[in-house]
Amino acid sequence: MNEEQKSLLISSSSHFLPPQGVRLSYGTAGFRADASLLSSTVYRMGILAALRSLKTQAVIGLMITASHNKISDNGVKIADPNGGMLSQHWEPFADALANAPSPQDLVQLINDFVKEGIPFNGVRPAEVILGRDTRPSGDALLKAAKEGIASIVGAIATDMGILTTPQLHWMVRARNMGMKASEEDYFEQLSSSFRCLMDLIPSEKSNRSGPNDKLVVDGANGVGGGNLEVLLKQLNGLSIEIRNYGEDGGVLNEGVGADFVQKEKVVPNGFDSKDVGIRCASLDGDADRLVYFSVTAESNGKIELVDGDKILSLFALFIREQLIILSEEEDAKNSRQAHLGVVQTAYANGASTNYLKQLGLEVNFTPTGVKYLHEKAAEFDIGIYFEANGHGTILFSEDFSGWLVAKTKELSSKSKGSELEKAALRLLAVNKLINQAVGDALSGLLLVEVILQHMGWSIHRWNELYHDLPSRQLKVKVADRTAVVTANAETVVVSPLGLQEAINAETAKHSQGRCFVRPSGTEDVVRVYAEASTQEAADSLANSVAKLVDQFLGCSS
Ligand code: NG1
Ligand code: ZN
Repeated sequence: MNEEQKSLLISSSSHFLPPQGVRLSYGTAGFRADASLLSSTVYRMGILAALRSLKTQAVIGLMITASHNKISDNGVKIADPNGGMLSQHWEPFADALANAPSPQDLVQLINDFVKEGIPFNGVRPAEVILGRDTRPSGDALLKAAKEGIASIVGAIATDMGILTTPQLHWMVRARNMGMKASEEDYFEQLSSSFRCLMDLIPSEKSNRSGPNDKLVVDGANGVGGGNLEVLLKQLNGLSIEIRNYGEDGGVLNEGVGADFVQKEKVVPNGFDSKDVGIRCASLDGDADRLVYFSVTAESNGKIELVDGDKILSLFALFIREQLIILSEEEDAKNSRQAHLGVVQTAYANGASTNYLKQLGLEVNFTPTGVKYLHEKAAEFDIGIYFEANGHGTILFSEDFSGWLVAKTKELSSKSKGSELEKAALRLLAVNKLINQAVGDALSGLLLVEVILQHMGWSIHRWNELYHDLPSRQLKVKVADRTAVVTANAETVVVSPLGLQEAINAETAKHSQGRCFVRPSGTEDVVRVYAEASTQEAADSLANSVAKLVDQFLGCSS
């Protein structure tokens, strides 16, 4: 690092001193905290993004969002060249950068780090594209990120404005693949692949008619509602009503959105008994999560939740159906046995895992956090991953995508209009529709809608695929959540000693009991998850284990 670069960093960083007495860490989804604490962290992540771009000689993304957190929070995360999460190797550097106490320490840290091979005079300058969600604090934080990027000599920052998180990740991936990467291109890719799937629906199966067939979407008062509206203008054949845009006085994520609906299992604001039986969906604040629900006839706002596990099951069924058609190809020489795998976390409802296994699918488990699920899913020809909370997508390997392209070409001359050709075309369209970088509520929603039409299913028929085991999630505030250390995809506590044995003893008291605890990566809490054959039993198990956590770790206040 030359002197010009060092002095630029010293002078620029002196405007962004870190908050006193707060230690921030790059968690499950980047840094998240009260927005008032974040300007120095976001500035420093601007620096990191520029350095990462130099290192990879590719475009890097920086997104300012705190997803489903309350409106006063904000956060920052980095998208790697393939559109995925920042490489885990760089997370310790991100932590160290965020917590360096003075400009001198910061420069020293960067100087030591860049010695390990960051090409300051590389072929191309650093390039970072930025996006933010609708939080009021986003604008000032975006400026801080730009300052951080500008403190690396020659770096270019391109502000894409207010976006969904998956749009930004999609753009990074598209840019680095040399594809068109604007917001219009994103909408065009989604709408054209959706239309293609609609055209391939077997005519006898389509069940769409009648006014009750509309979908009502809760936009969480975030960025997704408006974007979905833009998308709808390019689509025919979908009747969607959007509520909770965020423009009618509603507060982001407050009593609305996918996280609220999935955790509380009640209707979001803006929905009531008039909506009984109608197919409804909820996005989260930055539109990377999606759950479906329907309002039940009971008067207390109860819903039937159709969560990420069921979206995964629907996708798996559809993909499997197409693969079976393809594998039945007469000319066995040319057929290819695609390796389909599904990936879940310990939060997946046990009934979903049983269902997927009964379908003959390979089910894998990883710790919580999209980066782990994504990495595992990328090992398959087609890997489907979902968190129960509604974050997930379908990954197609490069090799399998290439094979599909060649196959559809071959079939279009050899057996045009055949079931075989249609199955291959459907898979190709899913590959284009579903975001290959991260979970994307908008592309996920379009895929759900077209598959329901393909199957001729109502939300109720879909929900009947299997019955969820009753479950309960709780949070426990503790003095130090990092005192909880887990193993086996977070299903076993290895520290503090004795806690797992105590959890086992409680779990054994309940029929079909399952329970685990883990430290949250986004909030200062330990989370408890319990499942059992009745709701009372799941609640009681979760409560007893929450007490155990409290006893073993002690309350913070
Ligand atoms: P933490 O706070 O680590 O549990 C939550 C979600 C994750 C993931 C991240 C990122 C649950 C139980 N946890 O993480 O699945 O989505 O947020 O947004 O839903
Ligand atoms: Zn989100």
